[in-house]
Amino acid sequence: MANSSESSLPPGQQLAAPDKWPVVGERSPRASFLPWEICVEGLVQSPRRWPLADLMRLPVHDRAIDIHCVTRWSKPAVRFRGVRLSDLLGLSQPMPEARFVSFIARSERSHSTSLALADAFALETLVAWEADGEPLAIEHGGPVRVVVPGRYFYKSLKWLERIELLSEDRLGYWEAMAGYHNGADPWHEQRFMAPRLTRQEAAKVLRSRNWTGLDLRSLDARDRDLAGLMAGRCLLRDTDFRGCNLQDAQFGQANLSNARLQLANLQRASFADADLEGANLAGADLRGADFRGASLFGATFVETTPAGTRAANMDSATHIDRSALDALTPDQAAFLARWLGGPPG
Ligand SMILES: Nc1nc2c(c(=O)[nH]1)N[C@H]1C(S)=C(S)[C@@H](COP(=O)(O)O)O[C@H]1N2
Ligand SMILES: [Mo]
Repeated sequence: MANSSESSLPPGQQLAAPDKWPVVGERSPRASFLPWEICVEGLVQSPRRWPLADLMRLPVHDRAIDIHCVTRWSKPAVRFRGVRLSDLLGLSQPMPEARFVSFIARSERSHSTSLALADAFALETLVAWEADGEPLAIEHGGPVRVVVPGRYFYKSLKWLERIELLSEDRLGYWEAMAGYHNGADPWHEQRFMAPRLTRQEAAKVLRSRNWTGLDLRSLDARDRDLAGLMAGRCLLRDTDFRGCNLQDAQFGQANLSNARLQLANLQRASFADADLEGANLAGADLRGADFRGASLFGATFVETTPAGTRAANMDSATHIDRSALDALTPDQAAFLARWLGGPPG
């Protein structure tokens, strides 16, 4: 029988020994003679710098937080003390177009991580300087670190020095370099870019532009630069390629059903004989792209979002079989038919 603390662990996690708190990643901040300040910048009305003493005069919160490391250890109910990110940012007045927050460390590699601003607030992210009644140890991010409850601990940046508000996401260090999942939800085991992918496989997917024949279903590759990708015969069902640079990518015979390709740069990409059933290409740049023999059942090329209408961009070098239009909804078919007849005007 699982006891209550075990049953409250996310899938695939184990409790660390009660007196143990492993150090993961960098072990110390970048050496500097400058006093420690946290600077809030980017899309805010009033950028600010916070010397630590001023930071600690904001309303203080004490909160027990369960740590879940992506390397499968968990440490329940660590009491962190700090200020709420929302209180800190409130004093800088985020602009309406600020949708993401990037945390940047005072570290040799300027380590960073990011979150959707709405998630960061909903999770009650803390900027903390104490754990279990003691000042944060240097190796655990002292003097001040981010603590994001409800996300794998790689979202909890050590040695916080800069908070930047952004309109578009900017992948953090582990997310970009090691293929860690940008969602990082431990209850859904969002460990690596694709479920079932090991850390080694994720690293390989990031290093190599040759994915020929791989099974990468549900891969989260959002906003990555993957120009020239070779993904022939690849299983890419349900992948997220939104915002990617996929110029000249080869997807011949790949399975891209339900793939999200909104706003991707797909200039000269080849989808010959690929399965694009239910795929979304709204707002993608399809100039020179080749869809010969591709299955487009239920595919989307134009859609209306709260941000406005997003239409795929095509030119005379875009190749789509006229017969493929029969597999589309009438409005999608009408949109494509206008382009295939030659761009208007
Ligand atoms: N600056 C910085 N912050 C970081 C890291 C890092 O390497 N550098 N590693 C992350 C990872 S992967 C984890 S699991 C936690 C580890 O925090 P800990 O060493 O206090 O356990 O810090 C996160 N924050
Ligand atoms: Mo981690």
